[in-house]
Amino acid sequence: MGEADLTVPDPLDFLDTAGLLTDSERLVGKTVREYVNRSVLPEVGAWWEAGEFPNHLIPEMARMGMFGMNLEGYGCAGLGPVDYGVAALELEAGDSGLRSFVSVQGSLCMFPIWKYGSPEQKAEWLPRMARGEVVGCFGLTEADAGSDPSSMRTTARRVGSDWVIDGSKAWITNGGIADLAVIWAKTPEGVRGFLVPTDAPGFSAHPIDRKASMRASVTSALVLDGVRLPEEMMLPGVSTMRGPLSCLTEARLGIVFGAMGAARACYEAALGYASERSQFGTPIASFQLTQSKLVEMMVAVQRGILLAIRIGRLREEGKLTPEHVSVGKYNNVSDALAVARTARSVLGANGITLDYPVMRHVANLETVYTYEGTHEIHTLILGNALTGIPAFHAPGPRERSR
Ligand code: TGC
Ligand code: FAD
Repeated sequence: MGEADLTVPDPLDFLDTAGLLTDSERLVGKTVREYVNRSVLPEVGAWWEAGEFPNHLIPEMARMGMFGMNLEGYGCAGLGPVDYGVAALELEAGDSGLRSFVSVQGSLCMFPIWKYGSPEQKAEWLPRMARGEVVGCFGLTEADAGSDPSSMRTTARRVGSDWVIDGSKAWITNGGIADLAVIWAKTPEGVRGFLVPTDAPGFSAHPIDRKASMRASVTSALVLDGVRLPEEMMLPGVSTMRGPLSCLTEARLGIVFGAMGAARACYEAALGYASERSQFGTPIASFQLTQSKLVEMMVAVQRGILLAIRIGRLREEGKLTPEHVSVGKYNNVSDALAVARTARSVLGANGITLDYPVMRHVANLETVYTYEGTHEIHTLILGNALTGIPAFHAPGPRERSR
């Protein structure tokens, strides 16, 4: 038997994580990556600087089947969780704002309709959302209810055969460009989701400006002032916090992969820069301290991708729990942020400009660290899973005096 042909591993996929993917998953990754290289990377720095979301990309992303990609039926692609994850990874290698758009449209708006909607609601909204003709937003967070959404103050009450919604939502991705808002509200029968057309009287969206993160993404505050809706706009299939929280599990799965896309983009930029940039008469890649940073970044990216694939496979096997997803969100977003900051340091002064993608990713990842459950909330979800003791609430006076 001849010697195995062991070549030097690819610095951009050192452990051949692509070898863990199916042909379909590799094709999804390649297709989305080429799309991002062609249609996103040349201009994303300018969109980010201008604080604009590239609306013109919506039809092409729809044609590529990116909206509700892992849902079955209703014009959705019906692909697997790792297909969805790989697409999220490649999109986020472009910009977290793009992955956010796809997460919100598919996981946070189409998923609750698909899972908890009536047959009529599914037929009415899902095909149009898959085609990108209807853009969705997901209103859970409020100004005073972020990590603790069950303390929301938005209410819905029955008036005759209608529902009337009053309240407000804060930090809502796509709010200002959405046609349909999935709004979660307290009702006498529990927490319910409502499909609110954004042209309904009493609904308004207000831009949250002056963001230094997620600039190529629309973020809005929503006001619902006596918004009156017929019964058929309420999602009938859920009336507890499980409704919105289960949507978060879907979106967080995309983030577990997506964060590694942003991290990989930063690592690649640093690796390229380190070979080209010379100081003290030698490429900075020849310094041990730089090599240490490159190795640290490469290992973190590979580790994160392996973790993401494992979490996707658990979903395929029907074994995935929300706590598994928390492991991924906890590890991968934190590691992606560390990789991005390290890459920034390798690029020196150039690293703070928008001529390179790194500072944009650093700034975006600060949001990713916070939304979809902050790093601390995922720590507490996991702490609870390990100990059986929920530590979300500070101890009351009796516990403190013990
Ligand atoms: P709790 O009493 O623990 O649970 C209530 C019900 O929900 C179920 N459940 C879940 N189901 C699916 N997935 C999850 N992740 C779930 N977590 C809980 C649970 O089994 C129970 O079901 P049932 O049938 O018994 O009713 O709920 P709690 O209110 O005490 O919440 C606990 C806590 C703190 C973990 C939760 O509130 C939380 O995750 N907080 C973080 C809030 C958050 O992540 N907000 C994100 C807003 S959306 C966003 O950021 C979009 S960004 C745009 C983009 O994605 O790009
Ligand atoms: P807070 O909950 O006030 O937390 C502040 C700090 O306190 C954090 O460090 C947090 O970890 C910590 N903390 C809170 N509770 C505890 C605890 N029990 N123990 C220890 N530490 C704790 N929401 C939506 O509903 N839809 C969207 O589309 C959406 N898009 C977003 C887009 C952007 C750009 C951003 C920035 C946010 C978005 N969000 C969205 C809101 C996001 O989910 C919240 O910001 C997030 O849940 C945290 O809430 P908060 O900002 O109010 O922080």
